[in-house]
Amino acid sequence: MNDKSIILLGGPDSGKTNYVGRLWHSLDAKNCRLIAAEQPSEIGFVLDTAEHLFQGRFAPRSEHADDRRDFEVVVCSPDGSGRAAIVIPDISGELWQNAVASSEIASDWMDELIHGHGALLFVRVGSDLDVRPLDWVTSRSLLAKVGVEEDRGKLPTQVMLCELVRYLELTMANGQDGKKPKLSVIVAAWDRVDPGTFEQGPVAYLGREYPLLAGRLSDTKKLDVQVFGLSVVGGDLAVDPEFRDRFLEHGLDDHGWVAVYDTETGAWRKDVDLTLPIAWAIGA
Ligand SMILES: Nc1nc2c(ncn2[C@@H]2O[C@H](COP(=O)(O)OP(=O)(O)OP(=O)(O)O)[C@@H](O)[C@H]2O)c(=O)[nH]1
Ligand SMILES: [Mg+2]
Repeated sequence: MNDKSIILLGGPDSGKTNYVGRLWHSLDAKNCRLIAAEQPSEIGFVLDTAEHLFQGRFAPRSEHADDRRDFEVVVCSPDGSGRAAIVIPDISGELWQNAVASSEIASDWMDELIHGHGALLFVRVGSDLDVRPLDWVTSRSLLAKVGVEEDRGKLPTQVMLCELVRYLELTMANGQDGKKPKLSVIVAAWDRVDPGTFEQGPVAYLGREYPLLAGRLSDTKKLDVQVFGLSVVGGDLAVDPEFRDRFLEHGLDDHGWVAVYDTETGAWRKDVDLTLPIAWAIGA
């Protein structure tokens, strides 16, 4: 059996943990591109996250900055082929942020990156923790002029994400087939955008909101990149009580989707298969 390690990266509050919780439910339902081949042994945190969603609220952010939780599961295609054990470490966004700010990555994640077969990079629509100074180059030199040390903790989100992409380029090796490592870029909370923005798609959104990152992703020659929009339950449980009521009535099963680009129609569409970003990253 193949062992595949998928790494989740992204800043704080970017939707990683809620995705992992929702993902398990999809793998377990066994009607997606990837299905769970065995019952995983230790999935306490994943079940906790799913439980929050079942009760109609998003799971809270990973509180402890030193939290690292691995979700290990054996997956395969619905016909039983392509069996692979995947390990998905959910590392708190604060840790990624600190790693970039101090240019130091803990050795155990470094191993994870080096042995990674693919990665998921998260950004989220409407996060309060998104750091985006109007003009960070000017403000940085202004700060220097008045003798205030730059606050590295307030690194703009897209600068941090570009650094994470660089880490991936440096560490992830090509597959045995010589193919480039795969990166799924996930724009989480994609249910929050208006229909026009949905139609233009998450690639255009990144180009507008995170131009540095978008440029970096289109320039990379070392990674095979695919962008997805994601909605773990298909709406916003926190701000839309009507949606929440409907959700509670019908349950998790029919809720949640990824936005994928349909090459046939040339349009972005919702696909209820929440395993697609993982399937893409492991090359299934
Ligand atoms: N509308 C909407 N909001 C979402 C979705 N997924 C996550 N969120 C929101 O994003 C917040 C953060 O999600 P988490 O999954 O905790 O993010 P994280 O990346 O694990 O954050 P850290 O643990 O801090 O690294 C949630 O509390 C929700 O408010 C989604 O699909 N739709
Ligand atoms: Mg988390």
